Amino acid sequence: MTVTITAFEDSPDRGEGQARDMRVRWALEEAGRPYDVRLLSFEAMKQPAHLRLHPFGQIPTYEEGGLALFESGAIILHVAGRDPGLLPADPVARARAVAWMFAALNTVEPPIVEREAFAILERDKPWYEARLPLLDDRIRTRLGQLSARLGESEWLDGDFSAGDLMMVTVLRRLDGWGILEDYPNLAAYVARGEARVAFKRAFEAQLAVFTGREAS
Ligand code: GTB
Repeated sequence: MTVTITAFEDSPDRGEGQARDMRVRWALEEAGRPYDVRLLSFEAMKQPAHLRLHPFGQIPTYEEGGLALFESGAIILHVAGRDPGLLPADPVARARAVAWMFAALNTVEPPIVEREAFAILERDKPWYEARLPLLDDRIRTRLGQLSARLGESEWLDGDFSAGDLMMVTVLRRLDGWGILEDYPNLAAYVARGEARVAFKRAFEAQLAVFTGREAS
């Protein structure tokens, strides 16, 4: 059954792989599952055709036969549950890997997204300089805890899993902020994720959307 996902036609990150289709592409590559991509403009994302797939008018979505999914976490959980390579077979280890997926999405990503939005939307506000360090501290608290748990391990809990995939994509959002570098084991962890063949394939595919457009 053909898998089709949606992605930005014109990603604001200019191909850095920060939009959330990147994590879905990476999961599909890890699973060895070919996929098609439907590129959408910001306008098209808000049209009825796309809103039927995604109630919030966003990317990514996932279609496969009669199944249509939104939310990158739900999509990756579906891919990881069906294809080998992303979740352990043992139910206990599997549950722990899923917990790391939720930790990435619900505990580590929110303060990063909040800081990102703040820097874009409130830069000209009088409280900007005073509040920024508070938001940075919230991120550092989570990174310190995550760094302590990871220690010298290669991955968060045994073999590489969808939990690591999710966590690496979340930590990549810190690229260029000068924060992750203060946690060398986390920086090395992200680099290990980025060194995976499946990551590189996914990254090149999303970059090609940007470079292909530039060339035309
Ligand atoms: N919780 C949802 C999920 O995990 O799937 C969140 C989906 C989401 O935020 N989608 C964003 C979107 O469609 C793209 S990923 N936004 C358009 C809209 O809401 O109208 C967020 C994102 C966008 C761009 C960058 N960037 O350029 O660096 C990074 C992250």
